[in-house]
Order: sequence, then structure tokens, then C-alpha cells
Amino acid sequence: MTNRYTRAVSALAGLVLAGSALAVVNAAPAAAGVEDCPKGYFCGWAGEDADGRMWKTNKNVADLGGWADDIHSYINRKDADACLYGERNYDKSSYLWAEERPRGEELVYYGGITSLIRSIRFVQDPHECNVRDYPSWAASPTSATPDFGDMDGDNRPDVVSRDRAGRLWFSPGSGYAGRIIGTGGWNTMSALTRHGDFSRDGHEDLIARETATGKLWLYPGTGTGRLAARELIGTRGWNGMRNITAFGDLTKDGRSDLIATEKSTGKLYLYPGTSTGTLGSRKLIGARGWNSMNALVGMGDTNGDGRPDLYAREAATGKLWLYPGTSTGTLGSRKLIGTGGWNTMAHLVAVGDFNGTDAPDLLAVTNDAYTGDGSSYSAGWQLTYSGRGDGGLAAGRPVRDGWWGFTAFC
Ligand SMILES: [Ca+2]
Ligand SMILES: [Ca+2]
Ligand SMILES: [Ca+2]
Ligand SMILES: [Ca+2]
Repeated sequence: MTNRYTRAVSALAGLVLAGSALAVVNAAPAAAGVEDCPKGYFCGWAGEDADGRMWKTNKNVADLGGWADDIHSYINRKDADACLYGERNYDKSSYLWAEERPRGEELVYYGGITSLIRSIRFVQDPHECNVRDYPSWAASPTSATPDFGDMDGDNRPDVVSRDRAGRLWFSPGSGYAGRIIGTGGWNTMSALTRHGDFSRDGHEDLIARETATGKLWLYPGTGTGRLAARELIGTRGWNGMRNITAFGDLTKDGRSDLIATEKSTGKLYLYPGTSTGTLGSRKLIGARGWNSMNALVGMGDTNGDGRPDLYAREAATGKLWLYPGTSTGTLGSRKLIGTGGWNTMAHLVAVGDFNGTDAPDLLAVTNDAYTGDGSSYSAGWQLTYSGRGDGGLAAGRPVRDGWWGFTAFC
């Protein structure tokens, strides 16, 4: 069951309890029992309006015993998301839904619960309730050794994501055995980007900016889908940049480069990779106007001329532009490849060719503004856009809707 359904149910229930006083702020009947639920607990009531007998827990319960069919309303006041299961011992195949932790407001689920709830487990992210606790992802193998995107050496591009708890997940292109590769603390980073090998060991690396310090860190890939100890590659000042984007080798020296926009001037700079795995002196590649772009994507070579190309999204119009890499290590004249609507994407992700046609493809994750064909699409849809090989993209295809709640992809 999707999180969206859970949210819809909560919204229908409609009773928002504000702050520690737990005041009932709408016209629903007074619910005397709610105040009895201590902060830090998940509480259930035999009655449908948080009244009657109350059951509570602040830790996992593998078997609710007689309460399994007795909870008819509940609230989650624990600082964790609650997974509700129809079977004992947190059997993931019996997953019913998640009741997320309070985030700004507390929601009571009122009445009408007909499901048996036999076990409850608390997790850091509601995706962990489900059989697959990582973003589902599968890619076709590329026909040749890929330039970028593959972190574990099976020629299939992989995806890295950050959950709301600040952990990094690895979703291999094989479609199986995703896992945590960063156990915490990644919420202190305000840019995550990945494209190619910076440390010169043949394995793709991840680059991240630390918000508090403005430092730029390199996390070397190990070639197994994991990350080794980080190395400082930018000592300060990176908070003055936006859209920090690992790009591929624009300068044609065989080393991966990085680009970023300077906030104060709107200039676009290239930071060349060096033989020592650091970044060399920056070079201006865009004289002005780059603050009008709210996303840059290091796509790889989209038009088959051997040079990596840039996609950029224009904030005011939602248009997507192609800026082709040139033989002089700069960007050529732009070309419109997406006429509008791209602001309904929360994330634009380049991991190379994932459908096996050699041209790099684009992966996108929708935000709340996305409506698809006017139907009930919204946040968390994974869309794939097949690269045509001429710089442009074929029409997008919604693949699955389980990618809600993640705060970064690369
Ligand atoms: Ca792979
Ligand atoms: Ca490397
Ligand atoms: Ca280079
Ligand atoms: Ca190109």
C-alpha cells in the first residue's frame, strides 16, 4: 500500500492536533482519550474516536495479542514512523500501511479500521516497512563499457538516494539487493552529485557539499557500490555556488570535470579534474544568466559527438535546454528539447544509458505539482525519458510511484 493512501486516510480523518496542548482545532467531536497518549508513544483505542480502552507502546511489538482486532483509532506520537502489519513478527508481506511520525502536525486516524493489526515496528523511513526498503530500480546493461553511472561493475547504471533520515541507499541496476551505503548524517549535505571517476582509480565517485562549512567532499567509490572514506576537494566557498554538477570530461584530458553556477554573478564555471583527484583552477564557461536555471544535469554525450552535454532547466518557464559540449571544452549554442512542464520534477538524474541503446537517458522524479495526463499522479513517480541519440529525448514514461519521500538522487 502506498504512502499516498496513508496520507489520504489521515487527511480524511481530518482532525489536526496542534502542539503539546493537543487542542482539537476542527469541529469534530471532542476526543477525551487523545490527551492520555504520552509523547513518544503510539497509542490505539478500542473506540473509533480515540475513546474507550487505550493501548500504547514506545517500542516494537511483535504480537499485539488480543489487541490485534481491537484498535479502531490511533495516533503516532513517537519520533519514528510506525509500520503496521497484518501478521505477527513484522512479516513484510503482510504490510498494511505506515503511520508516519508527527512532522509539524499530529494526525489521529479516526475510526473504521477493519484490518487486523498483529504487529507494529518503528523505522526511520516508511520505505523500510515494505518488502523492498530501497528505491526500486532496474536497468538494462549497456552494450559497451559505460562512461559513467555504474558503481558496481556490472555495466548497468545504478542509483543512489538519500532518505529523510539522512541515510544513503544504493539501488543497483541489477534490480536486486539494494542497501544502505551511508548510515546517517547525509542531511548535513546540500548537494550530492555523481558522474564518473574523479579519484583516478576507475571507480565512479560521489561528490557532496557540506552545508555548514561550504566544503566540498569526494566520496570515492569502491567499485562494489559502496563508498570509501571521504577526501576534501574544496576547502571553502562552495556555499556561494548552486547547481553543483559532476559533468564528465568536457576538457578532453581523460579526467572528469565538475560545473557549478556562482550565485552572486550567475556565471557558470568548470572545475577541471586533475591527475591527483583534486579540482584544478576554475574556468568560465558561461558568462551570465545561469541563475535562471534551477537544475543542471551532466547527461553524458547525448548527440554522439564524443563530448559530454548539459541539460539545464529554466526556472521561469519549466523548459529544458540542451547545451552541447564543444571541441574547445566549452558549451555550444543551446537547443530547446523540452517545451515546458519540467518544473513538476523534483529530481532530474543522469546515470547514463539505462535502456541499452547506448544514448544516455534521463531519469526524473515528480513533485506534488505533477498531474500526468490529468489523472491522480503526484509526487514520487519515477519517469524515464529515453535518449534519442540526437541530443533530445523521447516522451517520458511513468514507471513506478514508490520514489516519494527521498530528498536527493544521484
Ligand atoms: Ca551497476
Ligand atoms: Ca574513483
Ligand atoms: Ca577533464
Ligand atoms: Ca555531445
